[in-house]
Amino acid sequence: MPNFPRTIHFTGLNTPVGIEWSARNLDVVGEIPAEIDGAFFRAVPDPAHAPMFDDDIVLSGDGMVAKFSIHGGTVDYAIRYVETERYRLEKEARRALFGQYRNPFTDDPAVAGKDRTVANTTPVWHGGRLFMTKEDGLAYEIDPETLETIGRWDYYGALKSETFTAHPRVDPETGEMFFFGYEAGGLATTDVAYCIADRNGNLVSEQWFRQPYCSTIHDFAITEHYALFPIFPTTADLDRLKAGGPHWAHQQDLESWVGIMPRYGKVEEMRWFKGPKGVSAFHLVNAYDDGDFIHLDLCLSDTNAFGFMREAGGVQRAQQEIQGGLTRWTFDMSKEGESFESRIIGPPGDMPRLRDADQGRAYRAAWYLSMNPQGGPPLPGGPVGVAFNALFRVEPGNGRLDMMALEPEMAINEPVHVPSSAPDHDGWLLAMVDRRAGEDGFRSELWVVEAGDIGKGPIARVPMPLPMRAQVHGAWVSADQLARARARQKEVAA
Ligand code: V55
Ligand code: FE
Repeated sequence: MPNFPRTIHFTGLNTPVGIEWSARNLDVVGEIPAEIDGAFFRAVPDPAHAPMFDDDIVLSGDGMVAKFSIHGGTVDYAIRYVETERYRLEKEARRALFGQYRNPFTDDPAVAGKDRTVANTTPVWHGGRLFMTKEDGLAYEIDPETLETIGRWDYYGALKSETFTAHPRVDPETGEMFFFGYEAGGLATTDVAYCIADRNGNLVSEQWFRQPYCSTIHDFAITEHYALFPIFPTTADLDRLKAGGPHWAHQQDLESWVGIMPRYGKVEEMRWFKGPKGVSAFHLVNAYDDGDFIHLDLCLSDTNAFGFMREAGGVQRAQQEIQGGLTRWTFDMSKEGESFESRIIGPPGDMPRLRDADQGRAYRAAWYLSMNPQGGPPLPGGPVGVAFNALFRVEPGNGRLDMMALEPEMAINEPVHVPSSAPDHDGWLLAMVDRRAGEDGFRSELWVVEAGDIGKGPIARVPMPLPMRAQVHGAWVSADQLARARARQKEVAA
């Protein structure tokens, strides 16, 4: 192993692992319900080489794509690097050639103009294809069986945007994927591309608009009738980048915005609503239509959750001093003006998950990660440096809140949701859970939890034989979806 800096970005649960491996028939403690039949894909940043700069961050780590295959109560696992252009160039050179996070002016001149993305944020399944995504570049297509990298995905050359979000939204009824790319026209531009791919994965619409300033649009939302773009005041600046500075700086005194347009409409129809100053959200739970109203539920905080983005903007605030909550923003589309209502509907937290069927619809329950007040100090790890140690299930309609609290020295990664065919069953959640094992080590397990009864803890656990690095997002793809994609591939090949 090369020498990584001894910062939080490369220690604790963020200690680089860098092992591509696979194993069949892992030990299962308890019983995995037979209805859980498919694949849990995970995106895991894991730098293959020591960084060029000691102040490098977790978000720069080379993307690895991992897969739990679950069938008949058995579990197989595999993990491989996403072979981005960047990964291949650095593998060949046996060292880092790309410099600071999203700053090409800090790269080795040998890689000028090469694709910088590490595809490390979200596995996305759409149109029978698997992609690994990161918001600073295009997606890479992955073979869902072998986890081999097929190549960069640009919709057969049709997509003009230089970037593709890590948070597209798939409509459960139409199967369309709604997505966007910001900095679509290049570094630090305000260009945003808003796009729709049909259920077969063909690009059917791409429109560009300008956001009020160049912000990090990490996530967006759709309803049955609208698309919503939240703009929070963490901004990029080309001159700062040219001077070798950080891509993002949080501006506590700048207002936020939400752009709302008909989801099948023209970008010229975008209405801009003005929000509070200095707030930030990386993840939106959901949005839905309610007569003239649109409700947008988001994991809101009063400043940016990433220390390096705050510090770049001169915001001095410790991680545990950040305030926030699960927040509902309600827009009255029958009224003129820029204002909207805001109220708290749940405790602070992030990494929200929803049933796929509830996307863009009124929903009964959502799940998200948080801190257990009785859990003791959190384990070091994850993108912000402190790992979550509690899981919430919230019913926004009636305020009901359930918790699965982890014991001290434990951490939980974002779960995926697996639906049940029984109408009154909430399905299951699958999540990686880590626990400290000795001073410098951790052991990880896959947990299977009843989504409707999280308080009772896991109904099955799968201890992992090797260390795992903290995951970002995941995706559940059913055995049915995988089989249909395989059948279509055979048709195309014949
Ligand atoms: C996030 C994650 C990223 C990134 C930007 O979770 C934002 C937020 C894993 O990479 O590049
Ligand atoms: Fe995200």
